Amino acid sequence: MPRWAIYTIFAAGVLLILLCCLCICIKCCCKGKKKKRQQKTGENINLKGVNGKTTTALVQPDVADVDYGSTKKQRGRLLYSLEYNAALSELIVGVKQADSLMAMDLGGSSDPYVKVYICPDKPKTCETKVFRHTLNPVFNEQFNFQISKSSLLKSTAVMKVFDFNRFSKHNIIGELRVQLCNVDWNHVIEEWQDLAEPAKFEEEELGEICFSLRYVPTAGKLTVVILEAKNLKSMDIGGSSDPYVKVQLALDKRKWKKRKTSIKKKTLNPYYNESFTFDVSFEQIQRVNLVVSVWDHDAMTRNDAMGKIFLGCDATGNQLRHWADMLSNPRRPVAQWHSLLSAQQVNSTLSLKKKIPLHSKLPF
Ligand SMILES: *[C@@H]1O[C@H](CO)[C@@H](O)[C@H](O)[C@H]1NC(C)=O
Ligand SMILES: *[C@@H]1O[C@H](CO)[C@@H](O)[C@H](O)[C@H]1NC(C)=O
Ligand SMILES: [Ca+2]
Ligand SMILES: [Ca+2]
Repeated sequence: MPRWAIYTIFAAGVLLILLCCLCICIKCCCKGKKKKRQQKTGENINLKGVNGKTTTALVQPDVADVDYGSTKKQRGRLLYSLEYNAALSELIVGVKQADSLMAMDLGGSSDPYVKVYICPDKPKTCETKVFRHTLNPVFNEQFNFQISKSSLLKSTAVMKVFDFNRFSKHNIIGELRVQLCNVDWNHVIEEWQDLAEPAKFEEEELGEICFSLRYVPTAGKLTVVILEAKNLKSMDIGGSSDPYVKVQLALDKRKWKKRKTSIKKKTLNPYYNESFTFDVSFEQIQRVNLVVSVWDHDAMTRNDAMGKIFLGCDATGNQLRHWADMLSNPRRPVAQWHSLLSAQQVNSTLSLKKKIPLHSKLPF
């Protein structure tokens, strides 16, 4: 082989390797830039203030238009609808979809769901389903509220978008507050609105509770392990409480079985790890509600309820989700955190009748 041919082949080889290196370098650089851009978004979100409550036209948003580099904070926006049926005194709030929601989880996504309620009377709080790993969920759910025309005009519809997390507190992404006196009730309202930073004032934080549920269908055993609670309200002078947890089962909305944890003295973040097992047949589990409530023990006066939550066949939202996870994972404990609600709120959704008469408790 002539010398020049060897040189040519060698030169071609070197050129090829160089080209490959160049390609890899370019790819790496691009990834780096993308990461930096995402980090920048995060900084903006943390530093910059509130987004205006501007109402925008009803158009499909172009995700590519979202300018992450700009200083504008992006919590995302929500398409909702409002309708009032005067004959039935019924307000219908539709939660249609959201887009460009702020990413709350590592990996740049969120697990959004929306809570809806009416202020200042807050008879009930409704929740949409959770959508996993998306910033553009399509909810298409609607919620009805009984409300008279006169109180309607003094009320505010609140829609809060949260990021669901199984093992930690759910983060709020943003919220909408629509003053209902400003709404033209002659038409069905349907509009996109930018999510605002959540208001700090009105929400009474009652704390959170973590418990695990396990159901063994063959044995007919339901096991509830009360793990811990945190950020509970202080009920006693001195800014503390003596919390214990009541675990109650209702069958066909009748009080059925009840157990209690021990009392943890002077703490707002009690750790229990106490397990309760109930006999619940497979036929009964479909008709059961589990009520978990936190109480402050007082030696001298009546014990006070600090917060409540219920799961089971009549539950909705995150509570139903936990219950369904338990049923679809038989024999496996499933743990989840829940935000506590007021006793009034739970009572208005789940009004329990008196205890089941004794004879129907006995198997024979
Ligand atoms: C919780 O209780 C179980 C059963 O009593 C025990 O095996 C487990 O180690 C406890 N966990 C902690 C963290 O204390
Ligand atoms: C909730 O209902 C229970 C009985 O189901 C009752 O004992 C309790 O007082 C009620 N609490 C409130 C705040 O209405
Ligand atoms: Ca999440
Ligand atoms: Ca006390």
